[in-house]
Amino acid sequence: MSTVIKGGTIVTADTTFPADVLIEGETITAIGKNLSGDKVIDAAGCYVMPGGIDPHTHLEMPFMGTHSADDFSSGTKAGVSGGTTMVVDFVLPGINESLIDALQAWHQKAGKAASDYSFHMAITWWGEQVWKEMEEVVKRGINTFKHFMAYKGALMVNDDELYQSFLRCAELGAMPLVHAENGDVVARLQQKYMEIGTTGPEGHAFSRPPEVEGEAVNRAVMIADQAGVPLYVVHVSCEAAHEAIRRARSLGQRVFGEPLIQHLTLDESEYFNPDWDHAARRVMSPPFRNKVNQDSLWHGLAAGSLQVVATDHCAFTTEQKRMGIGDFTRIPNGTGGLEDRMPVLWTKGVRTGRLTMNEFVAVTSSNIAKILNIYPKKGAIAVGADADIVVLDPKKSKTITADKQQSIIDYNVFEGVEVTGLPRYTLSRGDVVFEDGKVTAEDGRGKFVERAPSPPVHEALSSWKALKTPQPVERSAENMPIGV
Ligand code: DUC
Ligand code: ZN
Ligand code: ZN
Ligand code: ZN
Repeated sequence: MSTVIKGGTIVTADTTFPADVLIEGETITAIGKNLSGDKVIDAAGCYVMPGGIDPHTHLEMPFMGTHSADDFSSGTKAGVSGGTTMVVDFVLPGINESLIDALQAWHQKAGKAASDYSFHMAITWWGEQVWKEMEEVVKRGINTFKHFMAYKGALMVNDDELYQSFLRCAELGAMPLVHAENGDVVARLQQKYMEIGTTGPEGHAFSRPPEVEGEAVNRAVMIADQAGVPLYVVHVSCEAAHEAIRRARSLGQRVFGEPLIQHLTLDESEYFNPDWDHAARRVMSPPFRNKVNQDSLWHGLAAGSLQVVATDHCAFTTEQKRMGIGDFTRIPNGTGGLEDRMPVLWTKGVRTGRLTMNEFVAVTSSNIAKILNIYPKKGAIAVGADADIVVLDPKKSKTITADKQQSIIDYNVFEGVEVTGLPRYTLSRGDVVFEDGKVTAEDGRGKFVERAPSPPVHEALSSWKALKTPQPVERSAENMPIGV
């Protein structure tokens, strides 16, 4: 059976042109004028773009004494409703748990996925077993390892562990990811705000200021340089973090930064809403920031110093959030966004002129496909690519509301936001999975996408490179550097 998407305008990360797309089986087999196929999808007046890839989700994840509410079924259905055809979720081994056991558990959960998915592996503890198993993880199609520099006493790794794991990533051709916040400082600030009686959600924002994020990004960047490995910084929320990334890139380091749609469009005033539920529903780490920091993120996307827009989709119900009444440190951290990322970014980015359509495709799909080494199978409208496609109708509008969302939680942080530019159709490997406002995908049709390691491309740049091949230095007056 073949399908042709007819009469639309193709928008890729590079170019925009009118053409039809022919799909045979799961793959794009032709792009051109006047194509025909067994089934016709009408794309008149629409943009035909690569399906979105959300590289940062937490589906059914045990966390902070509970577990995130959306699973791989509701999560991927939320995704396809908003034009996202692939998610990358985080495998989170318990302390001392085998990475391979944890990976198997995640494969089990992901069995329900309605669209394709992949995993990052989190390094939550360190030891010889972890060092060994990292190689097996790479063999099983995972080329990224996530490190939490925060969540002290739970997920956090220290600098020694970070450095050792980064070195191991370099050896394996894998890339480290960091959640960059200084967890020691956060823990002290949390204690301080609780002691002075700031126990509400605003205490969450006060205890995680931009400085703790900026410091951690700087540290991670420097450690990555010393280990000779590229680095991907998740949920970049502020100028201090963005500045550290810009500086590293200007020095030739391969460092990538990922803002979230929430940080781009929602700000810290949400935490001062007198309604406790309203504020707590928006508690995530890092917290929402002020407008100056928001602007920095938008500028980074336009300038290319930030490459990817994700969600960190980690949804909790109001009842779960209420675990933190009287103690903000117990409010489960996380917000949703899988269904809303692309429509909100189109509305607030493309329609306002902050991003071009091609930049929109780059930051929602193509850039991350390249970074994760799955391009052009994913992230492209090209012959031979998987037919993961969104047919976006730029005239279609809605008001975001929890009542109509796929996510199973009872609210939406974008409640009441008007969006224009919505999928008319979403296709996943050639199947129509969303049409006429309805999800048509079945649970379990999603496939695991293996990602091969990359050759270790990023040699250490700093003076530490010298340590790789230590040379004995003869100390004499002549060979001392000038000025010493
Ligand atoms: N931040 C969140 O808000 N939730 C999940 C994990 C994280 O880092
Ligand atoms: Zn559970
Ligand atoms: Zn994080
Ligand atoms: Zn996360």
